[in-house]
Amino acid sequence: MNKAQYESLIPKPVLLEKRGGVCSLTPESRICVQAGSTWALQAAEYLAGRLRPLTGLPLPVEEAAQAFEPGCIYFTAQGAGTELGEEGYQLSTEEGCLIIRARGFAGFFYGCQTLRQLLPPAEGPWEIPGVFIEDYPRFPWRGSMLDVARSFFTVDEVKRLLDLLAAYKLNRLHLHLSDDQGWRIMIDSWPNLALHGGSGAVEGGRAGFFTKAEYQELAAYAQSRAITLVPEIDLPGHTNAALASYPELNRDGVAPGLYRGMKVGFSTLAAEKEITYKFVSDVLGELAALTPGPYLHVGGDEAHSTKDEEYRLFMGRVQDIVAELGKTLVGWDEIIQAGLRPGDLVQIWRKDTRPREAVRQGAKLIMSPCTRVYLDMKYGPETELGQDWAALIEVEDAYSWDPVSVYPDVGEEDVLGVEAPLWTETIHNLGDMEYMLFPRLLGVAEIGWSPRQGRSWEEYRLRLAAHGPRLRAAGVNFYRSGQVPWEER
Ligand code: TNX
Repeated sequence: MNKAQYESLIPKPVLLEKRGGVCSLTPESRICVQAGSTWALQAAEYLAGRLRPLTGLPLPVEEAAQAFEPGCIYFTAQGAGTELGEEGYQLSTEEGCLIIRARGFAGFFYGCQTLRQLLPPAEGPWEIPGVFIEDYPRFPWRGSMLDVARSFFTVDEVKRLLDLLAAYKLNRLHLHLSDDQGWRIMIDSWPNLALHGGSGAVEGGRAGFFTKAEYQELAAYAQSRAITLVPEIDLPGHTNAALASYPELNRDGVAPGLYRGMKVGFSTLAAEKEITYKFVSDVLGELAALTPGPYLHVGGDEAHSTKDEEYRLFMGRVQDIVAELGKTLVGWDEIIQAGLRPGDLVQIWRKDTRPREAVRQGAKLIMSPCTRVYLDMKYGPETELGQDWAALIEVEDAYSWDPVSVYPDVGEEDVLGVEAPLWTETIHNLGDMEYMLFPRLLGVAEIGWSPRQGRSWEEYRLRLAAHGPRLRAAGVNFYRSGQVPWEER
């Protein structure tokens, strides 16, 4: 038997109580916003944009009248307590109307996402059962990563991904903008990076790059979905596309050819050359000016061709540059060896790594254990796409772990959150991207948002089953895992 919508919410809310009554959307229903709240208005317009095509109802957005009217949806900051934080919300049905209370845009926006899940996926009746929900996230960083460097994805495809992330209350999209195979962002002071480096891709992958205007368009679209973009320029390894674009960056002054293979660890910037730091500071400077978010991800992974001493010297200079730009540095866990500064963020991915060491130096952790959330890993031995060097990751494996206990000696307060990367050596189009992300990403979203208590794989898989029809209605190409008793409608 199918579960009621309110029993199938993902991520699972902090508190949900079933109440009597129902809110029915009708041709008279309006979306009413507390006067003067621009955050509420922005969220209300978003909701209307989603519900009109779904329901065929006019659903005008208006400033709220005094009294609540049945069948209407209200957005208000009144009664939203500090315990909700910026991202939390309350959603309740009261006398036939539905009220979303929050303190900021993200809270209103997440109230909308829960409301969407309380409605049927594709066909009416457009009724919301009597409920009281109070909800806020466990972790502030809940993300995914898309590697646009191995294979490029277009602005429209990234927007589509942003919409899907937002539906599950994910709030970070990390864009891996450079690697050996390609450079994907225009840098005016070093234009050949994009013009030449952007023309490469992994074998079978797509070439291309974002103009600055396109990146800004994506950043604004992300913001309208309560998502912060995290741009990454991978340094000092994974830099063949840059080295191929500018001979002067190479030790011997000779530019290598573009690289289409999958092997890693052969390329490095020259830590002893001063022009290297001019390059890094120009690139990060332009990127910092471009991105509204506070983060700059500088990679730091698998620099197997950089000597330890050079790596430390290089990363120290990069830390200075990022600090001068006023941004927060993020790096893969190899940067622990370089020495961290308080406030740095370390993305933990390797099996044998030392998160405690990072915490001791004042850093916070983003958990991306490769055995759980590297979503380029195959589901099982028969999965055609993806790799298997870290693990095979079925839907249960991606869900049944905890960010705080996955590595030893880490405490709740050390962990900023979770992020699920999608590397694209074998993923070259939107359909394949969706297939690897969904449905595993829903589990990651829940791990990042919901309290650990009160949920388990056994009950999660039943909730997930109810999202089959939702993903289908959204046209998502998802993996029909045999571990999940998918609902048909
Ligand atoms: C390791 S994870 C990498 C990537 C590859 C990925 C493939 C990390 C920081 N480095 O360069 O794309 O494996 O699964």
